[in-house]
Amino acid sequence: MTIFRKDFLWGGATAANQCEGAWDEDGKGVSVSDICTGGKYGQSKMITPVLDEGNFYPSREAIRHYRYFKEDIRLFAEMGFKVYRFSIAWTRIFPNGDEKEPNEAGLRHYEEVIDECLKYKIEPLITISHYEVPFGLTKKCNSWVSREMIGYYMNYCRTLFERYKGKVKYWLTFNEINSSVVPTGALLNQGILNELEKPTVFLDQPDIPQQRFQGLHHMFVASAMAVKLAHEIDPAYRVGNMIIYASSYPLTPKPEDVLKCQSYNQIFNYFCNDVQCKGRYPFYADAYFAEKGISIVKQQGDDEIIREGTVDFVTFSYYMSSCQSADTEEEQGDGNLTGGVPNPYLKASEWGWQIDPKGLRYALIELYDRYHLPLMVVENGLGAKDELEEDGSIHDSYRIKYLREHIMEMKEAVKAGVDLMGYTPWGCIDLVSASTGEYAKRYGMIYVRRYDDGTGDFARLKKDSFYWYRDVIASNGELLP
Ligand code: BGP
Repeated sequence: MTIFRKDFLWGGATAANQCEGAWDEDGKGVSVSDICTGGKYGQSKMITPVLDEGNFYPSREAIRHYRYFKEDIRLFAEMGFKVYRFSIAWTRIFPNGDEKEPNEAGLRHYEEVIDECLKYKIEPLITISHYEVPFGLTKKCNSWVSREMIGYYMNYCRTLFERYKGKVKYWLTFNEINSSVVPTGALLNQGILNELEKPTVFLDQPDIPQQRFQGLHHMFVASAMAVKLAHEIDPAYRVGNMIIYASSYPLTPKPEDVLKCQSYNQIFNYFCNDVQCKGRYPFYADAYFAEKGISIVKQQGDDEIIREGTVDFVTFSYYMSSCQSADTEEEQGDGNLTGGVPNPYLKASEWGWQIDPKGLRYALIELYDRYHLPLMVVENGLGAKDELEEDGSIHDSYRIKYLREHIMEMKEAVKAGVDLMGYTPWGCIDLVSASTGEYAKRYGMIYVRRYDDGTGDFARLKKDSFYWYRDVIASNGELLP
């Protein structure tokens, strides 16, 4: 008997825009991630709506997973993966986003990826939209701001659900959908861009909350319709949502801080989940919308669609936690799209993300308590600089420590009664960072010889964490050396 269930889904996660490369091959169109340049910690990437040949665009080549997927999946199989979470690039299937007919080359590519997984008995877990809305749709209708998007997204979903029926079981409708409750999610998650003529700074976009929340409403309707459609096409399909969960604590026991933390949690950690799991907007949304001057335009029938399209399971990314303070003078820290006040009891990664394994246990128990749906941690990991030794080894003991401590807390959550389906650490193979657009922030158990100056031969090398994770999986999480 092990603590994790017998069929626990151990694996890893990637996203097409951060690993595939081949940005313009086999009929692929341009996505919003293709117009983002490289950046680094402390220096935001740029959005260049008109591609500028002189700039470096890391997702154009990324780690060439499009070409090397067989080799990569073989390495995943060697670690013992039971599941591989990857995303489909919408622009490989519908290059501009609004075509009626899909691009066969794109569909065939993912068929090969899926077949390669199945060859090793690895369950594909597919994110339908992960930070790469077709840029054609941004230009056409400012993407999710417009209701038209529901139709384009549904055409895309239907194509995937019909094509991969019988081969795939698990789908996620949108990656980190709640990233759009903060300004950074507007372009990344929703494809919203208000300046189409000249380059702008990624982290310095004019923020229009009305657009983000109206866009979210369209995404909620689309997600619910996708859940329903998936079940109609194949009753065996299981469709989940996916959010960033950032455990949040009051900075002090001052009641003002506790209340601040409560409202932060409502909007950041629960708003999207509440809609997608409970099938209705939560009571606190109205007050928030009134305070921010947001007015959601709904069509007749939307509430019913949302009610009928609740998800089968809940997935989330977990990297860090932070504190909330009612004192607006408190300095804000860095983090996964959202900062918060640094916790004086925790240490941060080189990128300023506060490491908090116990916060993962807290997240799992909170989420299970609130929704009573099976949970899956579909992203977690440490972005760090790795040292490649002359003999080709990479001694990433810091990453092993991070993963070990988080898995130990998952165990505690399971012991506490949480129904946990699986764990797919982020960037099981090094890839391009979503927030900073750099290669130097590595998450993988597999090192990729590719660097921010555009050099490197894309060779894959096993880090110490590769062997460690292989042993963890083999023991179903019992052995955590
Ligand atoms: C999540 C995204 C991923 C991924 C990860 C790590 O927000 O879903 O796409 O990149 O965070 O973040 P980063 O790459 O910014 O370090």
